[in-house]
Amino acid sequence: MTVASEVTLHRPVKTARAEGPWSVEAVQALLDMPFMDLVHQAQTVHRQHFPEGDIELATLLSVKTGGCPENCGYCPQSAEFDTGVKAQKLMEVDEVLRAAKAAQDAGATRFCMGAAWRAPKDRDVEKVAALIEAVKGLGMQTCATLGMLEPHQAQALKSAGLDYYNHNLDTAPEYYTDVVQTRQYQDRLDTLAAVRAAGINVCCGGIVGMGEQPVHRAGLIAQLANLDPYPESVPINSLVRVPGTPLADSEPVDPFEFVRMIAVARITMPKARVRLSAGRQQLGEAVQALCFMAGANSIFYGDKLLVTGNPDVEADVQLLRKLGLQARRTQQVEEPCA
Ligand code: SAM
Ligand code: DTB
Ligand code: SF4
Repeated sequence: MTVASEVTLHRPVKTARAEGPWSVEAVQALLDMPFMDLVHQAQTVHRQHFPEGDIELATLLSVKTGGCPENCGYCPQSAEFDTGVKAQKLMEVDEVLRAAKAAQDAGATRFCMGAAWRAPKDRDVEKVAALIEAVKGLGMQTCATLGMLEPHQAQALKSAGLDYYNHNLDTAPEYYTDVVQTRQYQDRLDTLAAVRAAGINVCCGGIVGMGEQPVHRAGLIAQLANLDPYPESVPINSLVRVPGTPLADSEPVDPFEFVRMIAVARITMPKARVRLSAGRQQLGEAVQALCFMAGANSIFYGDKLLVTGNPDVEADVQLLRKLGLQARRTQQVEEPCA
């Protein structure tokens, strides 16, 4: 390649939504930028909106595990797949409180409770409300991911003190039915609207590495960035390939493609907490460092995700130290994104 043709690659690319929604093409153009330019642009946007080196530590706990009636092709907790996950009923308040306290002592500021439900019943919401009140009482930020919600259920969770609700769009609408057949993309959007209307902050992202095409990755980011307002938290997961799930044999995603997704999430949703989420065990330290360069400023922290592994706490503490990053100290909830 000649120097002249290399130079032409460094074309200016749209850095912010000029007017109207993000098109899939505009997101795709960002994803296709020369790698160094993209990471540089993402880091520039990042520094305009967040203090340097601040990383949020969020700890996950599966408060109700397995036996889920949905068939999400990535998920080890679906009752349809033989993954060896043992179903467990909803945990008691004192047990959850002990786990939250331990997470707080280890430095986490956000505690996220996950339940393997398609949609909770009203009596489940009441029980989870008690868990939220208890964790909130520690002074931690609370997050829950319980499946689809009705508006009155979202309001009940808000009244209990819920700060964030996690509900992922997972992929582009066009690819969704390849991954999940037991519910529709619109169901996900309806729950997000109920969460937003109840005044709960939205945590919504997706998964890379499920056999999707590049256009589907662009489509996912466009969907997220066009939510009005866009989510306060955006978890970008790399598929954890669990034996027994339909997606267990998916082609692993190129690590640089994963970094690109983080960078484009940062550029299109400048004020969001972009979380480098599931799949960190496979990424290694150098790729994680690139993700932080590209604008990730949150991780799941703790030896376990929901049912699968995560880097050891000690390894994460070392990694942050080596990179000169600091755990976010304040438990205060950030301002909603404009
Ligand atoms: N049942 C609720 C639901 O589906 O909304 C909440 C729990 S569910 C496990 C939360 C999210 O975890 C999913 O939407 C998906 O994005 C992510 N997830 C599940 N299994 C995963 C895997 N194997 N690898 C990466 N992310 C995964
Ligand atoms: C999210 O985006 N990732 C988390 C959380 N939200 C609930 C879940 C990751 C699950 C990884 C596989 C498992 O351990 O079940
Ligand atoms: Fe159930 Fe959630 Fe897993 Fe889907 S992702 S199977 S809804 S626990």
